Amino acid sequence: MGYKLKRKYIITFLITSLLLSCSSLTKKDKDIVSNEVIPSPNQLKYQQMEMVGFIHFTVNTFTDKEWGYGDEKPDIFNPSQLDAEQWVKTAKDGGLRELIITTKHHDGFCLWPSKYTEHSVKNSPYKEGKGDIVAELVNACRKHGLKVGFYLSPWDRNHKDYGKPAYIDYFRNQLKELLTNYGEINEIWFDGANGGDGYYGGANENRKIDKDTYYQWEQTFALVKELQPNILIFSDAGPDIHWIGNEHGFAGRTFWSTISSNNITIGGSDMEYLNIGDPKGDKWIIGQCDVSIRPGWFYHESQDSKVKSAQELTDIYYKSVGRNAVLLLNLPPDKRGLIHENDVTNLRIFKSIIDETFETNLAFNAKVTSTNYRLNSNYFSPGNITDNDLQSYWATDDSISSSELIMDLLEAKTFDRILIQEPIEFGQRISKFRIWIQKNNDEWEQVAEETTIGYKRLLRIKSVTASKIKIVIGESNNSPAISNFGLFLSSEKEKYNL
Ligand code: FUL
Repeated sequence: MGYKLKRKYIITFLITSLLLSCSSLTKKDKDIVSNEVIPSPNQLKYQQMEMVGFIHFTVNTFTDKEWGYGDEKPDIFNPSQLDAEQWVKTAKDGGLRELIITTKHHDGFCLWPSKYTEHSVKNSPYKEGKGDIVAELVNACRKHGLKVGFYLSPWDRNHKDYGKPAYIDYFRNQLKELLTNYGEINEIWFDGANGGDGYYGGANENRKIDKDTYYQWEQTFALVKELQPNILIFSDAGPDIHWIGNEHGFAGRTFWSTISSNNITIGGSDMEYLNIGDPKGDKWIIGQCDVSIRPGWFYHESQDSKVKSAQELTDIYYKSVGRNAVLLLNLPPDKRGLIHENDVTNLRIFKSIIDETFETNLAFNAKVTSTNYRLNSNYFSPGNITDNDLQSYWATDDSISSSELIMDLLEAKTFDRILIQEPIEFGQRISKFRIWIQKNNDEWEQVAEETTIGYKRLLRIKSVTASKIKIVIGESNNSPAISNFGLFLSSEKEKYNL
C-alpha cells in the first residue's frame, strides 16, 4: 500500500507542478505585454505572410491606359486565353500568399457581373457575357491555398451619380455583392484617388468631392466588418493596413507599425509620416509597400522590356519585408489574360535568390549570453533567439531599456545578411541597436547601426568572417525583447543581372 500511495502522490505532484508551471508561463507573457499598442491576431497573421500580390486588370489592359476615363465600351474587354490559375501559380511560386484583384478600377468597369450596373464583364464578349473574373480568381486562389483580396475603387469615372449621395449607395451595394458572394475575403483595398474629370454617365465633366465627408468611411468600414468579420481593411490611413507613402515598395529605414490616428486621414495623410510610423502612435496599423513589377500598374506591351529584374525585386524585398512591412507586388495580366513570360521569369529568379539566401541560418544554435534576462527565467533566456523558433524569445526585466547579447558561433562563419525579429505580439519596442563582430582577435568591430526592428529587420552588410557577434540595444520604448536572430550568406545570383 505504501508503494502505491507514494506513486500516486508523485504522479499528482508532477501533474500539479506541470499545470502550475504552464499557467505561470502564461502569466509571464501577460506580464510582458503591459498596456502597449499591439497587433490583433489577424494583423499578426497578415504580417507573417510577408508578401502578397496585386492583379491590375480591366479595360485599361486593352486601351493601353493607366487610368480609364470611364467611357470605354465593354466590348473592348476580351482576353483570349485568360487563365486565373496561371496568375495564382505564378504568384505562389514567387512567394506571394494572397492576391488582390482590381474588381473595379477608376474607370468603373466591373470584373464581376454586378447587378447594379451595365458597365461590366457581362456586356463584354468574354465568355459571351457569362464570365466572372472575380469568381475565377477566387476559385483559383482557393485551389492553390492563397488568400484573396479585393480592390474596389471609391472613385468611379463611369457612374452618373459619382459625387452625389446616390453613388455612396451604389458603392455600398457593390461592396455587399463582393463581400457576400465569394466566401471569406482576407483584405479589402481602398485607394486614395478622389475625383476629377470623367465620363460620369455622359456628363463629361470635372467632379470634386470632399474627401473628409463624402464617403462616410466609418459607416462603410462598419458594413465591411459586419459582412466579413475577419477581413483586414487597407486604405492610406488604415484602419488595419496602411499605405507606405510611395509606390516604389520602400518602407522607411526607421519604421514603426504604430501610428497616431489623429495624424492620418484617408486621401490626405503626410506621406513621410506614413513611411516612418510613430513610436508614440495609439494604433497598430501594418505598413504595406505597394509596387508594380513593371513601370505601370496595368499591362502595356511597350513595357515588356522594362520588367523589374530579379535583383531589383530583391532590393525591394529588403526595403519592405526587411524593414518591418509587407510587400504588395503587382503582376498585371496582358491582353491574353496571362502574366507575361518576362514577369514570370524575373519573379521566379527573385524567389530563388531569397530561398537560397535564407536557407541556412549560420547562427542557428549559437551559444548566447546577455547582460540581463527577465526574472533569470529560462523562459526568457537569450538562447531563445538562435533556436529558429519565432514563438520563443529573449526579454529583459522591466527596468531595463538597453542591453547586450553576445553570440558565440563556436567557429568562424562568413556572412553578409543579418536578420533580427521582435516578438511583436508584445508591441514594437527597440529604437536603437548596433551589431558588432569579433574576428579571430579580441577586437570588436561595428558592422551595423540601425533604429527599429519590428516583425522582421534584414540588414545587408559587406561580407565578413567572424566567430562572435554582439547585439547592443541602445534604446527601447519598453524592456527589449527579441524572438529570432540569423546570419546568412547571400545567393551569388543577387550580384549580377541574369
Ligand atoms: C492608386 C491608383 O490610382 C493606381 O492606378 C493604382 O491602382 C494604385 C495601386 O493605386 O491609387
